[in-house]
Amino acid sequence: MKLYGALASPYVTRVVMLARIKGIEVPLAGMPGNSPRSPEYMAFNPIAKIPSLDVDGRCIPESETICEYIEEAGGGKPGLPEDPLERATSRLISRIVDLYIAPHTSTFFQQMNPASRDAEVVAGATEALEKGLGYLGHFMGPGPFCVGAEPTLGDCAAAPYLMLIKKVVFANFPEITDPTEGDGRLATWWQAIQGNHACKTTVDEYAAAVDGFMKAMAARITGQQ
Ligand SMILES: N[C@@H](CCC(=O)N[C@@H](CS)C(=O)NCC(=O)O)C(=O)O
Repeated sequence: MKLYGALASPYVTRVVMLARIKGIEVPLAGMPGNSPRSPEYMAFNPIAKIPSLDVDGRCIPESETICEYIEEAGGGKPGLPEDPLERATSRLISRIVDLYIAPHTSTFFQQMNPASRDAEVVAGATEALEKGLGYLGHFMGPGPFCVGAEPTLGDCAAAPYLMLIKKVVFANFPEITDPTEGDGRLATWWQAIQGNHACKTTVDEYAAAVDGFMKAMAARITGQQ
């Protein structure tokens, strides 16, 4: 079993963090054709996105499905809680990230340049993002992780994404409050992430990869001017 993708993706990081929490090896490998849009990669995964998991030549795409697969087939420590209601909560956190947070984050990516920023678009995305972050805080259990005393699948989806929002949104749109720095549920959750070795090292590696990606993007834009 090998994982195609790079740590600069929050979706790849989700899988890597879950594997580390479980204490299992899911090695990152160079992808066929070296790009998600190469014919070689698309022959393997026509969705043309990372991550994908290669299991004896068969493709499992989509980070959430990969996480569910390694949870069922990968061995190691549990990556989901025992109790069905808590399992549902952990999965729900992941789903909130994908459905109510991720789509609005990409809008901020397109509005990073203050010179060409559309205030109305930013206001709409801000309202939607704040709602999504509110859902996270609302549905997390007492914690300190999103469910209970150990990190699980929901934490693996939410932590890289929160780091991405810190880099793309809170750093560039200071009028938007970072809820991980307040005294609400997302702040106690973020402290738990920072206090867990597997979570913190993975989020830090992801943050460094995002910095590298953003520098390369800025250099490309400056080079084009
Ligand atoms: N729903 C997918 C989203 C994956 C995704 O959007 N990956 C991005 C990187 S963050 C990607 O591969 N984009 C295509 C590209 O980079 O060419 C998942 O959960 O795996």
